[in-house]
Amino acid sequence: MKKDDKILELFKKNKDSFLSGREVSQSLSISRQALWKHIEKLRELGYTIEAVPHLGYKLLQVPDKTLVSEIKWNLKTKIIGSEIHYYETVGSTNNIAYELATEGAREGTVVIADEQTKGKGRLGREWVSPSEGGVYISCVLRPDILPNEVPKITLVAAVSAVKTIRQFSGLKALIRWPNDILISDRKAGGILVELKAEIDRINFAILGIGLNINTSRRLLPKGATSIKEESKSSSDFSRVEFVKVLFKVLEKEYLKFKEDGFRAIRNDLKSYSCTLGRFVSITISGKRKFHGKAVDIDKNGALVIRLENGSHETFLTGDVTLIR
Ligand code: BT5
Repeated sequence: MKKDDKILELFKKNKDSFLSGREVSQSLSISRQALWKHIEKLRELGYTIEAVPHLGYKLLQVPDKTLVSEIKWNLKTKIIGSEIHYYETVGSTNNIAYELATEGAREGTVVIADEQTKGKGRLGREWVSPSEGGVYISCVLRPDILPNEVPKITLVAAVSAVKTIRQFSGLKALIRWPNDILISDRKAGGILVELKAEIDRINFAILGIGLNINTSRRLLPKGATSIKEESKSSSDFSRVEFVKVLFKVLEKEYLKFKEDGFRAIRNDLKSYSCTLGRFVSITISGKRKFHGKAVDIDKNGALVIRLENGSHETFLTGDVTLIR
């Protein structure tokens, strides 16, 4: 553990009391001067640390940045977040995770940023990623599945995101198949899975999740929202706490999927779907458009639509618009 993390750990274990400089420096085997430098560095990162002569130091506030040390504190996962790379700002976390995976990063390695300047949606679209309001995460996965099964990863992540939002805020988040996370019919999050594969084998998948936590609507595209906006809360939610819950839920759902297959996820997916039972239009690759009633999500995760002529079509991916 790094010295800064050890200092934070000591402070957090003694939340309500002052720790003398002597105590802290002795337990870390560093000089009082070196300790002071570490305290200054932590302050620069945004930690509020009170220093009172003759009493010592006390941690008053942790920054709401998704810093590695904050996420790792009491994180109870084995795979997801086993290695975390944090950036204040990046182009796209998916791109960085892709590079890391190419260099051999292990499953569960996460890239997380407080801001993205070139956040990516599907089909070359943009993911608006303003600083310190949202959560932008990419996770390296190495599932033993065929390339044509990769859309299921999106669905596993969508179920995980919805469960996390519900657990964290009580809001009734829903999934607009396949990758949109909606709250009160407005988009609060999205999922983008990118892939390196051979014809019959996956090298790795990069699971990108973007969720608006405290982001103000005026910074988001039309029709988008955030957890804070929907909960009408005046204070911010802790993104660090959100990420910890997300990692835990994602790990559980992903392991379920790996061990028991997609059928273990399908029931939750259907019950959280706001697509099923609705009249929808679905656009494929921005070109072909179909209209009809969404009647099922099949055992492959494909959306089944009863078209206006009465026939059924299944779609493994697409952009869905809910009509009525
Ligand atoms: C998505 O694409 O919804 C996938 C979003 C994935 C973002 C994550 S963040 C971490 C990782 N790194 C990345 O670079 N990306 C991933 P799609 O279904 O194509 O939706 C894109 C559309 O959503 C845009 O065209 C906008 O209409 C809308 N949109 C853009 N930013 C939004 C936001 N912050 N909140 C809600 N809607 C947004």
